[in-house]
Amino acid sequence: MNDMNGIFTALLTPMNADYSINDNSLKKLIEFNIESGINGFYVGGSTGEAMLMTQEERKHILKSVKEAAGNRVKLIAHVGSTCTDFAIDLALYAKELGYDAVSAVAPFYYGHTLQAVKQYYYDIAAASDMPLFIYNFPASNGFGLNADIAAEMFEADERIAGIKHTSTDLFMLRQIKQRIPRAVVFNGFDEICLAGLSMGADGAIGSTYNFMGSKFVALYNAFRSGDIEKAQKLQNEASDIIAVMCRHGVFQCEKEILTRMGIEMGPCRRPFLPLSPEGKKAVSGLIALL
Ligand code: MN9
Repeated sequence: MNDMNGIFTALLTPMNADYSINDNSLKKLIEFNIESGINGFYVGGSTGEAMLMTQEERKHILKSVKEAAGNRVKLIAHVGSTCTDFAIDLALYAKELGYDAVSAVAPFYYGHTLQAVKQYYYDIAAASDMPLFIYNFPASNGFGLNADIAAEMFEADERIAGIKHTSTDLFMLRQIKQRIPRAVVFNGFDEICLAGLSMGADGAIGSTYNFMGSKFVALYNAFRSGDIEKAQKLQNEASDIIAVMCRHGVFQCEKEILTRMGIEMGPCRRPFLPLSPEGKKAVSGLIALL
């Protein structure tokens, strides 16, 4: 997992007006991102609206992305589900396609015991025999990962390779890095990317990299070369944009921005609401800042 680092785009899923997947735009989005210098894609996660898709659609996206991206960048397939068997089915498919790793959000909805959540991860790792990234997103499911639980899980299964840390608890990120040297940790909230890197993250996975990939690649390189002032400037520029997007719907704004940049992204699937007229106006202001 030594080469798993840098900026990974949590890939959006372009849709047609009838909410079907727009494969043509997906290819364009992949090219645009690779040209921006990103190191990899996180496919079929929250940003990709995977939780609003059928199993077949999730497989279709995994396949389309691999076909378009080839071996040019690293690919992590998000396979998380409420059902362990669905997750394993996706992980086996990602393996067959040649993905570099899989990742899974904790099984949400039922409020499972810690023992059950750990077993879900062990089952996915054992069945797929793929490097597995725990998608730590407590706001979505209440699964309270901490450094003790992480240490136990990394000890129990060597295929557990890393964590996508979508949490503002950066002390926990540091504790995980300190206690589990082999853990590859990606920062998950773009607005604190630099903070996550400074606390030891190996890279960052995020939705705003779909259209701000080059800015975050520059931020990452500035941080690694010790130019903290430049990295802070880039983070602040990005965070000002993200703050506006958070008020109007992050994914809806991202799709609107990319559409205006020339890649037709369509709407987000229901129950996401369409971007409001105020949101569209706000996006016009953001475009001027890009
Ligand atoms: O994949 C994204 N996480 C979620 C990462 O959407 C849950 C982030 O990129 C956020 O969209 C972004 C805005 O809060 O940081």
